[in-house]
Amino acid sequence: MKRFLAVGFLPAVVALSLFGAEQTWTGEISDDMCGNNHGKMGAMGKNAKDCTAGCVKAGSKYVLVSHGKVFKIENQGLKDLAMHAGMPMKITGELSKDGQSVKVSKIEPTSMKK
Ligand SMILES: [Cu+2]
Repeated sequence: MKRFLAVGFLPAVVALSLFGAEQTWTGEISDDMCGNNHGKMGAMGKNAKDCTAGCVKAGSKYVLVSHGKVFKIENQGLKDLAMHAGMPMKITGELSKDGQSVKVSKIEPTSMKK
C-alpha cells in the first residue's frame, strides 16, 4: 500500500513543477502585424528593430517569434521589449496555460541562431 501511494504521488509533483515554471526560448521580439516576416512592410521591414518599433507605434502588440511560432506577450509594458526587438535573443518567461502567450521575465542577447 505504501508503495502504491508513492507511485501515485510522484507524477502529481512532476506535473505541478512543470506548470507555471519558467522556460527559455531562442527567438526574436517582433510585432503581431509582421509576426515572423517584416518583409511585407516594404522599406520599413528591412530593419526588423525599426519595423517592430514602427508597427507597435501604429498599434501592434509585441510578440515572441521562436522557430516559426508566434507567441503573444502578456506584459507589453516591459521596456526590454523595445530595446531588444528584431534581434536574436534568449527569452525567459512563463508560458500561459493554453500555450499561446508568454509572460516575459528576462531578455538576454544570444549567439544562437534562431
Ligand atoms: Cu514590423
